Amino acid sequence: MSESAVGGSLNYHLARYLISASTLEQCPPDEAREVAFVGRSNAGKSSAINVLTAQTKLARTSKAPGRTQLLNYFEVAPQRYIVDLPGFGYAKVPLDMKHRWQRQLELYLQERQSLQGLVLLMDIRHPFTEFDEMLVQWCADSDLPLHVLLTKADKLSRGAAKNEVLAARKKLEALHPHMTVQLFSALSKEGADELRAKLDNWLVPSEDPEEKPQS
Ligand SMILES: Nc1nc2c(ncn2[C@@H]2O[C@H](COP(=O)(O)OP(=O)(O)OP(=O)(O)O)[C@@H](O)[C@H]2O)c(=O)[nH]1
Ligand SMILES: [Mg+2]
Repeated sequence: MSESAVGGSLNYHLARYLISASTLEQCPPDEAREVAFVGRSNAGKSSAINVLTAQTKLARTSKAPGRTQLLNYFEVAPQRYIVDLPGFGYAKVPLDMKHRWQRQLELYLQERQSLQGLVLLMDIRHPFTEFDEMLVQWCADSDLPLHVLLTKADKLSRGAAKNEVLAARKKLEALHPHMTVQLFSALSKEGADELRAKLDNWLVPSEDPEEKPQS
């Protein structure tokens, strides 16, 4: 194991920016392991990646939604990537641009062999938008492991936040037994260790090279 992985877990703070790809062809060779962060604009993808890696400016965060327009690759360890995908559902983006991104996202999800799982971020105050529902259903149908972060948990009371997790868990488990969900806050860093453990599952290969990690 490289120095980036100690005791089977990755050192996310060693993550470094690798490349921004605007098409599938520009992505690194499809022979690695990666996890993609997806969710509507402003859901908190870039903020979550910054908390995960304990680097304040690794993934650009912005108060202006729709800022991340490419597939942004971060290398955690050799051949181990985290991908910050374009925020979807931003109304002010011109329609043809929106369609182009959506097409690239579809292609990426369908074709990318390196993809071990998706982290879907949803603002806890308005989860399961139409696009979220579509994505969740698509993952269930195509057996792609999915982990949901209910972000900005700091915006709700403890009780209300816990109720949202329970409701989301019930909904996801009914769709697919391996879909998981957790609370997350970039502000308080709640849920950061739970997220790292999940990513380790997906990014650190098991002993048997033939065997895929547990979702
Ligand atoms: N209170 C609170 N604010 C958050 C949290 N996470 C993100 N934000 C804020 O929400 C806004 C959007 O966060 P980003 O991380 O840029 O969102 P994004 O999903 O990367 O957005 P796009 O790149 O446009 O797709 C920023 O103003 C963040 O500071 C959180 O956990 N709590
Ligand atoms: Mg972003």
